[in-house]
Parts: sequence; structure tokens; C-alpha cells
Amino acid sequence: MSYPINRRRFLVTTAAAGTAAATVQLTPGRAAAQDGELPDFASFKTPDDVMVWTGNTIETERGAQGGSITGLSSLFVRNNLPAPPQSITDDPDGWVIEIDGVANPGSMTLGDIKRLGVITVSSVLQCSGNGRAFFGHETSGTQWSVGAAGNVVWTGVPLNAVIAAMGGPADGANFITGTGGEEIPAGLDPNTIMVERSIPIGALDQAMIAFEVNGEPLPVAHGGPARMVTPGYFGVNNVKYVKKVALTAEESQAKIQQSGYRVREVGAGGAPDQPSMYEMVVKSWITTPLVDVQSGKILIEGVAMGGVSTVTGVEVSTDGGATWQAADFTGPDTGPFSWRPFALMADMPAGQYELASRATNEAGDTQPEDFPPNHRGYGHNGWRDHAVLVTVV
Ligand SMILES: Nc1nc2c(c(=O)[nH]1)N[C@H]1C(S)=C(S)[C@@H](COP(=O)(O)O)O[C@H]1N2
Ligand SMILES: [Mo]
Repeated sequence: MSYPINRRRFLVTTAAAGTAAATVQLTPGRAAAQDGELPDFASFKTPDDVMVWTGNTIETERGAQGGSITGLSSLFVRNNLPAPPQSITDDPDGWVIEIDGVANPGSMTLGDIKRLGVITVSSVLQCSGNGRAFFGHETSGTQWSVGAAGNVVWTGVPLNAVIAAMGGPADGANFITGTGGEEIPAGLDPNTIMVERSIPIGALDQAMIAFEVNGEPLPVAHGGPARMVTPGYFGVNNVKYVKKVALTAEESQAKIQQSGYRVREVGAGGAPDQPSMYEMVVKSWITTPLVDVQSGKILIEGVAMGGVSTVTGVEVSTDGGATWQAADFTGPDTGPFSWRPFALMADMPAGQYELASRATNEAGDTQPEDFPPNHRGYGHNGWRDHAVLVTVV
């Protein structure tokens, strides 16, 4: 299967700080998204709504974002390792999860876990590298612009309930460590490639074992049959096909924990003493218009998130940040970890416009104008680089 090139991809321009407008995906020296085929495990995605970078890396088109909830047909996908076979979701309730670092360590099936009580929470799922394409330096990794993020509804069991069922935390627990269920090829040191992430134990307040997304059983592409989800935490911490959850004294020895997802200066190597990509931060971006529009009253729309604190406001600028106007939220408040769509009607006579948005959360954090570079291009929330240049004709 192949599909037509999506024109939007070539028309969207961004305003990079202090430089002329540059097309995001076509900046020289940066890989362009392939018009590749959707891999089998993600064949349910709508081709026009996504960019297929690789068989394990799929980005949502900016123009396909917006709205309160991101449909699974357009939600991004990021796998560090090849996804397990479809058959792992054949018997979800039979999926076994090992629970360690508790008074009575052992295993529970997903069916047992479900009987402990189910909750539903909306949360943004966002890759640490979302916005990587906007950095001025060369970064390795997928050149995501805004589409490695979506807002979804998770249904699952609070991890606290699972821990309590196993007799409560063992002494000395400092981290929650989740292990992904991918098979590690024989002969390889698992620590070099396995997806095992540790997050601070305080995250027990919101961590859950999720088994549904947007009311559907979790597909393999998004971690089925069971996934550890910590609303408010960057994507990598939401371990798919979770086969083990342990309360641990130390962080995982896996490379993805020890040196991966560490924020450091450009040129520096990753090390355990550097900040890890845990909690998300306040961020917003415009999703329409992205292309030339007819003059008159123009509806500017986008999405805004608060990270781990409810988004409380978002301002929009049509002049590259010289002046700002408060936008209205157009979707419901679905909690601190969720995003909300916003809209502003603006009178725009013919001309060139730099459309920017700037969100604020309940904690009082506002997006900065510029975001300092870091080696791997993580966590960009600067409003200027997320602006779009639009010509009104
Ligand atoms: N087991 C496992 N969990 C994983 C990953 C993975 O490769 N394996 N990738 C992580 C990363 S880096 C991200 S951004 C999210 C992506 O979630 P999605 O593919 O459902 O969008 O899953 C995270 N959980
Ligand atoms: Mo990620």
C-alpha cells in the first residue's frame, strides 16, 4: 500500500528564532519523513493523518491534531524495539505481570488486576523528543515537530491498588520500575536494549496499569495488552507490554534509564547524574491555519497542555509575539494531565503573519520564548520555534 504525498507537509513553515522561515521536515541536513507504508501493527492509522518515518516511528500530522481527544487512527507511535507479535493481545486477561518490591512479591494476571478497581484518566502522551526538529543544532533521533503527542483517555487500575494487594511496598523503595515485554534476542545483554524505566516513587499517586485507550482494548501499537501509564510523564516512562512492575531502591540499570533520556549540554554524553525526562511541562501549538488562507475573520486553533498542572490559559499572537490576545478553550477541562483545544477569531487582512501561542498552567508556569538547546533535543516548549508563518491572500 502507498498513499499520496500529503501537501500540508511541504507547505507548513515554522519561524525559527532569528532565522528565515524554514520548512520543518525539509530543512537541509535533516531526514525527511518517508512516505513509507504503515507497518502491519499500525495499519489502522489513517495514512493522510500521519507521517511514517520508519516502521517503528510514526508522527501525527500537525493539521490532524486539535480536538480534545486524539483518535487512535492518528495517534503517533514510537517503538525503540520491534513491536511484539499481534498474538500477545489474544488473551488480555491472561497476561501475567510480575510484581516485585512489595511485601508479598509474585505475579498477577491482568484479569486479577482488573478486579482491584478501575479508573479512567485523560492524559497527553508525548515523546521526550517532540519538538526536536526545532533545535538549531544537529540532533540524532526522529526529527519530530509537534506530532509526537496526542491526548488520550486511559482506563486501568491504580498501581497503588496493585501494590496494596501484594501487601504494600517493601522497605527502601525509591522508584517504580516498569519492564517492557519485548523479547530480547539471545546473546545480547538485556541492559543494552530493553525498555525498562524507573520513575520516582511519588508517581504512585497517578501511576496505573492501563488496558484500554479511548475506550478500546489497548492495541499492540500502543502497548497492549497492558501498559504502565503515569499521566503527566513523558512517553518513554509509559512502558508498553508491561511484564514486570517493581518498587526498587535504585534506578534500572538499563541504558535507556542510565544514559538515555538525560538532559545535558550539546556534545556531552548521557549519565545518571543528569536530569531524566520525567514530568512534562506547559506547552501549546497552533494546528490551524497552517497554509495560505483567505483574508477576513480567521479562526486560529490549537492545543494547550499544562504538563502536570492544569492548563489555565493560552494567548495567541498574530505578529510573532509583539502583541498577545487571550484565546478561548473550546473543549472540556479533563484534568491536569490533559490538553485542551483553544481558538481565537482574528481579523487578518492580506499579509504575512507569524502565528504563535503561549500557554500558562495553574502552577503559574508559562512557556518561554526560547528553549535552550540540549544534546538530544528533548523537551522543547519554546513558543517562538512552535510558531507558524501563514500568508493571508
Ligand atoms: N515496551 C516499550 N514501551 C515503550 C516504548 C518501547 O519502545 N517499548 N517506547 C516508549 C517511547 S520512547 C514513547 S514516546 C512511547 C510511545 O507510545 P506510543 O507508541 O503508544 O505512542 O512509548 C514508550 N514505551
Ligand atoms: Mo519517546
